Amino acid sequence: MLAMVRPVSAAFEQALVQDRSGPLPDPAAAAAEHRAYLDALTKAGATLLRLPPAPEAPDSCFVEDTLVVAGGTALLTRPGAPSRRGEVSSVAAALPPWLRVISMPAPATLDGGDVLRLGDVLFVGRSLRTNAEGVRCLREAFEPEGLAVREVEVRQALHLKCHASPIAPDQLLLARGFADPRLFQDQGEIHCVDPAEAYAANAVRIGDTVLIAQGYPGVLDLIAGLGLQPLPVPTTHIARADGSLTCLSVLLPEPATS
Ligand code: CIR
Repeated sequence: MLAMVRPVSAAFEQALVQDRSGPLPDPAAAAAEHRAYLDALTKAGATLLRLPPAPEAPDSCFVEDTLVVAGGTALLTRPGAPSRRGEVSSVAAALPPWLRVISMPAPATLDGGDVLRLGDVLFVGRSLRTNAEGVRCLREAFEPEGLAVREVEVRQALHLKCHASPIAPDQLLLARGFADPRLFQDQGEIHCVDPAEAYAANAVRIGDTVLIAQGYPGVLDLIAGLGLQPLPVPTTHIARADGSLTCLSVLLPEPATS
């Protein structure tokens, strides 16, 4: 498994934030958390595919929003925030040659944080960042891979995956009250997370390890109870810029060897 990542920008304090009343994102503190994240990915067995730093792009560590990969197809997004669109070209340049690469033309917008795969379905959040044209492009790109696309209304969060993430091809962590579990249940088993721990419903599984946000004992117990290894990662400063664990990487399959 390859994990595409990019370091925290020196301009991280200018990262986009929904709630401007909180403390400013701190580049040095976020960079330290990012290093812990990279260590956790490596410990879990991923090989890092490092993008060049993009100091001029405050949100560029959140690579998930620029790319959706499923099967052998990579869809380069057109991020919903105009300030983030310059991040995409360096992602395109770093893609491994075995992927079929598709771009998204204007006026489509879509953030990868809105796309969640469970079973044979790509669930896509209709959020402030992802529009109907973006959903159409997603469908065109991935229906040939045998995947269906289903929309989910997202009102209470930046992205669909803020409070929901797959921890297996057929298992979903979902914060209770965030979305109706019935939307997902024909594609797998739903593990509901207490709303007090909603932030930690965003997790990254690699092998038998699940990276989870540090400080959420309910989610830690839930993951351990499934026979998986929870690996807590600090995210306090990443969260100040509305980031969580999935946003910091895109997982890419390695090519099958014959
Ligand atoms: C943004 O607003 O675009 C960034 N500050 C946070 C992006 C987080 N990405 C994600 O959840 N996929």
